[in-house]
Amino acid sequence: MYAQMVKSTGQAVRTRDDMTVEERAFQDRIDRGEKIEPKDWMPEGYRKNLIRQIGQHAHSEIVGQLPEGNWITRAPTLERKANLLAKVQDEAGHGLYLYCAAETLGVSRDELFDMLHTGKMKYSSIFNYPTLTWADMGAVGWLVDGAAIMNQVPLQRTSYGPYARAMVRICKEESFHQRQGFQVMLTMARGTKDQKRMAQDALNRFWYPALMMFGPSDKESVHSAQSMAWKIKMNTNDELRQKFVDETVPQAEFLGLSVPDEKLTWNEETEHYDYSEPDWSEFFDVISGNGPCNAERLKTRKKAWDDGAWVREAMLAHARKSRARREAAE
Ligand code: FAQ
Repeated sequence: MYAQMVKSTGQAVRTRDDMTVEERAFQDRIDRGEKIEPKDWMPEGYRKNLIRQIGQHAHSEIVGQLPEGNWITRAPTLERKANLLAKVQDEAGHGLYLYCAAETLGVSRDELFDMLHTGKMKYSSIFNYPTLTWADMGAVGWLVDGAAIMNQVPLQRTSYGPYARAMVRICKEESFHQRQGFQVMLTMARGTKDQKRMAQDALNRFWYPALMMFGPSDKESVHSAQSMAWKIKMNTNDELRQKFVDETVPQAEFLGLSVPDEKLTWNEETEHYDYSEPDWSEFFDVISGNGPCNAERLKTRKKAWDDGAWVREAMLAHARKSRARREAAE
């Protein structure tokens, strides 16, 4: 995600004593595991936080099409091209479900796009890295979709109904994406020496950016405490990052590739891998707009929006004419 002009500010979690009667009743519903629906009463902070998270998630899906879209015309076989095309198209669909979920909270799609284009809303840091070789299509599917699934499976149980329901289909599709990425990696890792080198290079470049997808460390996370109290988030950033490392390292071993972390070791006591943290100064740089591709990604999105203006106008004109015709017939 990326927001050059917005600085995150910490949120104090409201205790029961600080809550109004309505807020307490709302928190009780959350604690009982009830779903909150669009017409239900909700605290303004809950609504705003959801718009922030769902909006940023939607933007990530849409901007996330760009690094892979770059390779559709250069896929090595027709089958790979068809798979990649379907995957990139799925990401557009995910963006659309998520924009719909955000709209149920009273924000319009035009407003959300405007916030993306003016740098007031973020999108995932990962999409500000370039995709340099075909092996990157493997690494993106395997690691980026793999990290996305790790984060999104628990979100199927999030407290806001429209968001939770959107996640169900998204997770199914992301699993297919993850497998197609792993399959590309497997083919390359078992291919020629050059192909294996490309697969290793892609893993080297995407490992730490994938770890950054889970957000800053728990001590730096400004939203986690309140978001978890409201079940907007189900796990902390570090919990999910650890889970991702634990699941992904054996997959890298199966591929015969090495994770670029000299400190990576299995810890018998914790039964988790000990691993090196990403370079957090790089992460904060990227989410402040200074990653390798931030400017290019935003320029491409804005151009797509401007080039699509005539389509939006034509569709509105068509809707207006159809309504007028219907009303005249009634
Ligand atoms: N990039 O207080 P926290 C995908 C920001 S979908 C950029 O910990 P939070 C599918 C954060 O917004 C990938 N910014 O924040 C696909 C906040 O700034 P703000 C997207 C980040 O929200 C695959 C500040 O740092 N998934 O990949 C990042 O509690 C392949 C403080 O952080 C979702 O959006 C980051 N990585 O936790 C598509 C899932 N991390 O808003 C195409 C839903 C943090 O105050 C191809 N979102 N920040 O200005 C979430 O679960 C959460 O929002 C987190 C961040 C975990 C991402």
